[in-house]
Amino acid sequence: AQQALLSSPGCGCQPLTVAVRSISFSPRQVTSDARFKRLTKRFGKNNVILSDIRKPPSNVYHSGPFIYSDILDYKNLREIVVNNRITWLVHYSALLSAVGEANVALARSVNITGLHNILDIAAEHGLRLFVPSTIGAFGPTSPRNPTPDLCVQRPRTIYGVSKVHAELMGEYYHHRYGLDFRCLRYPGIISADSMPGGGTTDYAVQIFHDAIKSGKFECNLRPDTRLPMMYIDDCLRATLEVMEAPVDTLSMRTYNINAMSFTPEELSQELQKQMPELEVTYDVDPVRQAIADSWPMNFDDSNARNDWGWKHDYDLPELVQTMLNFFGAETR
Ligand code: AKB
Repeated sequence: AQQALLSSPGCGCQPLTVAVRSISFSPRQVTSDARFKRLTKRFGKNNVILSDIRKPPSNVYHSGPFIYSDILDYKNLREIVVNNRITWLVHYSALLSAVGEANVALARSVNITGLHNILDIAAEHGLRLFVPSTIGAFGPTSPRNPTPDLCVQRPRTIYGVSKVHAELMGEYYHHRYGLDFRCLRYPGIISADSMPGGGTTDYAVQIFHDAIKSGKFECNLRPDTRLPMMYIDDCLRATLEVMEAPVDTLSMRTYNINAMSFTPEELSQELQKQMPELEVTYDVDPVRQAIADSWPMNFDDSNARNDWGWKHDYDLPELVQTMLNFFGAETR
């Protein structure tokens, strides 16, 4: 049977990492009941192991195993993999773009040293490894509209640099040691059951929380900042689909995936169709704006669609409706 592991950097700014006696997921995307359900339904409750260096937040429900795991402690990782007969590792631990700029040393350590440990463990134990990359792996000299899989990648954040490094190292280990490395470049991920975690696309999550709580939202990006985005269910389904894709369908090991692209203004307008009283104002954060201005506006994911059949379910109207339903918001 497959056994997966999920683990977290434990720094309070990003999700856990989970290991299924085959899989490990990022804390933020996997800490909810719904997240675990997708995995546990597929692999069995006791075969998905969530891990962190901290206790799970109180909103995290996972009736399967939760264990201490530190991605910076190689011996600890090895013990977990051996003792639990892990076969897949889904490695989500990372500091995101904005928080990474505020703490470069920690980002370097978690995002780069942590990745090295994960790669070595996966290669040593023949694990199938998933590591998410991001639209943040592109930079101001990349084509932005659209951004293809293969083009110049010169990001200007430690987060982006660490993710280009992860893509290249994973592919290198694949060619050099036969590691079954698979990687998707995620757009901004939007989910209702986890709080924003230090990213540049966080406004698209925060707007829902603030709209429900106060009917007001102050956006830290310009109204016309266009970025690729995806609802969490599409993201998790894409991740499982690429992990399970037959090897001969994969013409590459790192794929762009996308669902939609919108600006803060377009998201606000869609939300205002349901909540006409919502007030949106703008107070631009220059650090986040500079990051967003260097990222893709539209993401070309045609290789994922052609190779292993990627297809998103949620566009902007469905995303907004689903988020509001989740919060039980009173809408028009
Ligand atoms: C961020 O904004 O840093 C992340 C990402 C797009 O990778 N959400």
